[in-house]
Amino acid sequence: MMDLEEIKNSAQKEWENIDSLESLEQWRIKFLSRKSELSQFFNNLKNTPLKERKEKGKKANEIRAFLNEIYQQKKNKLLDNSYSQKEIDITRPGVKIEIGHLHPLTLITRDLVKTFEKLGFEIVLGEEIETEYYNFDALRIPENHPARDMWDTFWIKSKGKNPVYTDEQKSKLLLRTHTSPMQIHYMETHKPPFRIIVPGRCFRFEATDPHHDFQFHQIEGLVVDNNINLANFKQLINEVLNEIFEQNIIVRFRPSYFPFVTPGLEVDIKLNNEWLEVMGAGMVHPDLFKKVGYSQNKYQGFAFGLGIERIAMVKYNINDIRLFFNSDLRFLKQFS
Ligand code: FA5
Repeated sequence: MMDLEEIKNSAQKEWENIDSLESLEQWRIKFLSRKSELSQFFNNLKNTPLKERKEKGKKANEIRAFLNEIYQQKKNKLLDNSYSQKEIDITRPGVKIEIGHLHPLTLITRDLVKTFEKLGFEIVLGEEIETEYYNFDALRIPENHPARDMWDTFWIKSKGKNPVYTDEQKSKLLLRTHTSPMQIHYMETHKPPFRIIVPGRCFRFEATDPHHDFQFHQIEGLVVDNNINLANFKQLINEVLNEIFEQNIIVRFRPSYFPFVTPGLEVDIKLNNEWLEVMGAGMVHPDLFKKVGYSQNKYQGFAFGLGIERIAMVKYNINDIRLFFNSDLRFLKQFS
């Protein structure tokens, strides 16, 4: 039997002359496989006296590592050569690069915003963090008012200095439960006539089901001038919905109550023989005009808050609102 040095020397000598992957494989079988002399050597180690065993084992391991190393070196070199010798077929179709696409909620929001823009509306954005005053009190929803039950709230704990809010406001920060606070913000800084929409995300601390999520999007609408009535609202909403759904939509107004409008109503649309609630609306309550300093009895206005997910669900035939937010690519890829 060859000793270790002999194995190493003859392996290295043969290695130098290898010039193909086939002969490299023969070499590997001869010097590194289970049938190789080196493996036999390892097998026989157990019969070697303990004193020698340690030293010989170490040496054999070093040689095996060395052979593996030169094997890999040669393999890389031969593979490199074989690739560079291959012709490149420039007529082969390329690999398709997958590019991203817009989320269904972005698509429907863009459609809605465009439709309102065409009708002369200005787009205004608000903050997702609001104070209790704008989200509730200024909208005639004081503490203990039963209407607050409709908007279970995520309150925010705010510590330390805050450049935006006073200490008093800071203790009452929340994630807005609807886009209606923007009615007050906007009227505080603008005089009528105007027509605005405010698209944005809202949050409610409530259990989820196929039609309710704890986060969702609304488009708030506010139109104020000195000759505005509910007929104007009906006309507008019919026009918008017909355009979005590309068909004549049947709309129903149901009396409802929101403290910041009077009268208040809920708008349902009929599709596939079913009524679906899509927004709350009404004529702006005169108290709001008073609060923002408008002259009394000079203006009227209507306001509405439309649920974007609900519209998207109808338009794209989606039966569970929670699909919008769970990042399931099987769902999202359908909108590319
Ligand atoms: C409001 O939020 C009022 N601010 C709407 C309003 C604005 C009334 C202006 C009058 C004047 P409501 O809670 O009904 O109302 O919500 C309005 C719409 O938001 C609903 O019709 C629905 O489409 C959507 N919505 C409400 N809660 C959820 C929820 N948890 N998940 C998904 N969509 C929701």
